[in-house]
Amino acid sequence: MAGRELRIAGGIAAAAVTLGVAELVAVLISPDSTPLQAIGSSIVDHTPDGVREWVIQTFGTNDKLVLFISMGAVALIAAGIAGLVERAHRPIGSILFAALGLSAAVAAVTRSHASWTWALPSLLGACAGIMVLRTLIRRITDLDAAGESATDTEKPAAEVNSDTALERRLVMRGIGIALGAGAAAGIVGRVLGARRRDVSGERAEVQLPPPAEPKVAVDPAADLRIPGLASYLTPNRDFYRIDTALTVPQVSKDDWSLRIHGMVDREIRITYADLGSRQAIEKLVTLTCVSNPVGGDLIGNASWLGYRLDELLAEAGPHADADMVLSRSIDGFTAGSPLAVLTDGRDAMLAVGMNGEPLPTAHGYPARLVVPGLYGYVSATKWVTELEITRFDRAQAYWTRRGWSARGPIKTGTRIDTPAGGSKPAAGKVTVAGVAWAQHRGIRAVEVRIDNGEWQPARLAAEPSVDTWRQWAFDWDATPGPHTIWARSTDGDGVVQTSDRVGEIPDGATGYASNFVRVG
Ligand SMILES: Nc1nc2c(c(=O)[nH]1)N[C@H]1C(S)=C(S)[C@@H](COP(=O)(O)O)O[C@H]1N2
Ligand SMILES: [Mo]
Repeated sequence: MAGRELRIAGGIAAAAVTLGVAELVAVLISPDSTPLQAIGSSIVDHTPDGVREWVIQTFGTNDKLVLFISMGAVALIAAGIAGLVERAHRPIGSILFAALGLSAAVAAVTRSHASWTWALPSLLGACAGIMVLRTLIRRITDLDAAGESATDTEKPAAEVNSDTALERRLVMRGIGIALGAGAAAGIVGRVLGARRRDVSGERAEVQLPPPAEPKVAVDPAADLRIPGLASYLTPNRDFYRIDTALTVPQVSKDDWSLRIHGMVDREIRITYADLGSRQAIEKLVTLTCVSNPVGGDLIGNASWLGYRLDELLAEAGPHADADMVLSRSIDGFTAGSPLAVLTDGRDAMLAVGMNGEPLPTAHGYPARLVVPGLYGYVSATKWVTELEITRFDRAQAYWTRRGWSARGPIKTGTRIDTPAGGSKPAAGKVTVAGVAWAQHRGIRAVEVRIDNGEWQPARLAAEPSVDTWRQWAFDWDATPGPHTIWARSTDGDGVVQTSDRVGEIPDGATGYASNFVRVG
């Protein structure tokens, strides 16, 4: 390895030490306080909408992995450059380390749920990295100097070469040790941190309360059981996941509480144990993400077990001039829901169970909100800890500040699940099937059109609740050749969904569903 490569490797080894030490320190503080988490979260919070949509559309729910890989690549390059430019008397690389460490520290302490201690992982990590960088670069500089002076020395050439070769090996070993120590610290920090906070053990022990009668019993006629068609209930493991959290928050039910405050007669705080004395309800609700494109799968249906929000809110006594409930999660995400929607009698709830299990941690354990008829970004706060009663003209929620509409009622939508777009079904009888949704209004009709033909009615599965999606199917006598299958729905109010194709921003995509197929 020549001097240049050694310097680059030295920079990378110093960065490994920085990140490793930061992980170890973060064990005592929060997994969100490490430099990569802090900077990653701040990137997530500040990404322009266009870029964010492109990332979600391109990488789907792998968006977080893509973010971490990109940050890792940038860190690697920055570390290499820092090593390359660092000099014993001109510590530019160290200054770069300090600047990055400081930025990460600022990113960490400015997280909404952070305290000043969140700066420590980045700062201590950067200090450790700078010490390693200085030491390695000093030795590499000595090595370079020895190499240069070797030409005008009195020693025999062979002896000089073996001296520098030995020193070179020692430097390389130093780099190797720093890399290994950094990686080991990082892994140990991650494992200890995860073990310290993991709530999967207590979650498995949670006894869900019995729901009020009548219990949810899904009508078998709701599920047409057609191959390729999404099942009426979405299993928890297949349920889409969307949130801004880079690591799934681990919130113990024993530490959790829900504070209801703001424009209320009396502020209240409810603990998990308090919930035990209340009557639970179980309801079928289809959640939908506003970022779901036409034909997309950011939608899922589950039975949710929880506590009526109208009852909880009534206990606090919202003021007459309040019109918004700003829900806040443990990690600072916020959603603004119309108070009127949460109290109009629909089954808006503080959910603790999903499809008969305690909420999965990724879906908000120990408690989240579920509101029929509203997109997730304005209602479905996971790991919810606070409901602030306020007004739309006083408060803005997470996505509203980023250009999305303050109000997000779910728009009527239709999806064709089978035959899949781009597939090649055989000519003859082809079953076209999909799902349609207009939560809280229900689905009255679905129609299918082949190419430019007539709209024809599809068969509808049973509709156990107007708050869920509804399956539909259509028997198509398919003729060979290319065809476009279209589908559209009419909601329970008799309104046909719009054919206008609009994108997801600012309040949800619209347009008929269409799948292009080549019949063989
Ligand atoms: N704490 C928190 N809750 C959140 C979000 C989030 O980013 N953080 N995203 C919301 C959005 S945009 C959607 S669509 C739903 C998705 O819920 P799911 O991941 O359980 O499917 O959660 C909502 N609740
Ligand atoms: Mo969403």
